[in-house]
Amino acid sequence: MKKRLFIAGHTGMVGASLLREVVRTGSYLPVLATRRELDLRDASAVKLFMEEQRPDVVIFAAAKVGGILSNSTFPADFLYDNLVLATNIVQASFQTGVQRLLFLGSSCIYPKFAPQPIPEDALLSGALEETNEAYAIAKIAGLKLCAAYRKQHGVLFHSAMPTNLYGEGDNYHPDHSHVIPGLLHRFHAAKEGGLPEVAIWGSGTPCREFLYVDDLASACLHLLTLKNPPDWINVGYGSDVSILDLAKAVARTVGYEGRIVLDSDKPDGTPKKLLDSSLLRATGWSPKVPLEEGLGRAYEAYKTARASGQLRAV
Ligand code: GFB
Repeated sequence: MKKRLFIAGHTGMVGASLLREVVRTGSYLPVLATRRELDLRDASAVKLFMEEQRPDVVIFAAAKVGGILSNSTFPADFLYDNLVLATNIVQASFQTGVQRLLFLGSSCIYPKFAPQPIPEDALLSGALEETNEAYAIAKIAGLKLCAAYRKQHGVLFHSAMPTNLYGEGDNYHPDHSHVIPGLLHRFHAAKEGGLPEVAIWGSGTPCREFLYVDDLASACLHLLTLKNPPDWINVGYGSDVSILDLAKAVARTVGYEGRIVLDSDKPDGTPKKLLDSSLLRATGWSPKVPLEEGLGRAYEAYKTARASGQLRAV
């Protein structure tokens, strides 16, 4: 009989991709709850839901996420919401006998000046990047919570740390989004409006590694097949790109031919965060979607969502 998999956060970009992958592979029986049906910040509601639904496995893809500006403007929300989600879901999973839980974190858990590419053991070896410290601390607490339950209670609760993600179902809010949806939206609007230039935030020099969300979904299902996974493991693409080069690639994807200028009032964030994903690669997983292809797929999904009035911009 198929195991019951609760995808916490299945309406977000990551959760929706996980659901598509579970349906495509037929690997689990999905257990789902929309935000309306279940407020994951309500501990007793989460416990009741888990008691009723009895999932065997949980993937923790629910989070309050946002780009650099959103993280630095709303640190209380990022810290509080993500801490509460972590304690509620991990504790309810333990109390209701969940066999296995995969918690999703972020590459921002590592120190601002970590060695590059960043190995897993760089965790807690230095100060964090200020723009996303609140989010990072909540994610570090979440991964440590899983490791502590595993150590104390012998449950298989473990974590994956994805690099910067993008793809279908992203959030396109002009200020709150991450860089790829932000730029896709701005370049598209500039092309439609015949604007001569588009501004990108910061100096254009920071480098970021980007993973198409469907690659993360396949990595998560792969991780769930490992008998003795590490407490946390990096999930990256393997190479990075400067923000200016990314902006040029987005302009090519959209077909925008105007100038690219810099908005230096906006923050740069960490100079570089390329993950060392060799541990995961050695277990037999590798990403499939190169950046240019991923940008094309994300842009198609953006246009489709816009045309049907379903674009997320929160
Ligand atoms: O994607 P982003 O917001 O995330 O920004 P972070 C990445 C880089 O792109 C920064 C630049 O150097 C931005 O200044 N950038 C250029 C832009 N134009 C834009 C734009 O229009 N929008 C945005 N958003 N950026 C996040 C963390 O940091 O990384 C989160 O805040 C999370 O906590 C995520 O961990 C993975 O990589 O800087």
